[in-house]
Amino acid sequence: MTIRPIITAPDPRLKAVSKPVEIVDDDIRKLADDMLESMYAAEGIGLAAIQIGVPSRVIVMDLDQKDGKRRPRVFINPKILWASDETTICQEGCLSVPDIWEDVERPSKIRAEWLDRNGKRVEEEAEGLLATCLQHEMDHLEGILFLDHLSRLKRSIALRKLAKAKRLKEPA
Ligand code: GNR
Ligand code: NI
Repeated sequence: MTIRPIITAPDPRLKAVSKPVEIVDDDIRKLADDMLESMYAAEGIGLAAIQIGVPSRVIVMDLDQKDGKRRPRVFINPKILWASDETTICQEGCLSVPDIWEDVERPSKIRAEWLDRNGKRVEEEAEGLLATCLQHEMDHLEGILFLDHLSRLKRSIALRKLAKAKRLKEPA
């Protein structure tokens, strides 16, 4: 498994719409494993393939690593089948938007389907952090960042902060 660097905004690749996976084969499983390794290394709870520069509809997640045990999950070609009218506000962050946290409002519950790492179709209802994270990751597949859910003012402040942090890290 290989840790791959995570792309950060405003890299234009993050705006790409990712392509459906045709066959769940060893190449896709290798991609998912690399994504998990990269996600754990960056201390995130989710990652979309585009965040390591691969425009394929693959998401990995591990929401409860608290006790040191890893419970990795892989979601391939996910689709939302239903979303509740009720919404929840959750403070979100993103490995591609480092050190910025803002409230985002999304449907509280969703019903979704996807393929697992063996290509088997799974359908599940999600709420809480799983619902939030799945929607955040599925946004990545459409080229959308959580910043795009904020007001223009909040978004431009966040992008400025990000640009400044990048300048300090890598002085030109
Ligand atoms: O690590 C992450 N934490 C997080 C917290 C609240 C809502 C969404 C997330 S996802 C994020 C990792 C990431 O950038 N995934 O795309
Ligand atoms: Ni993200």
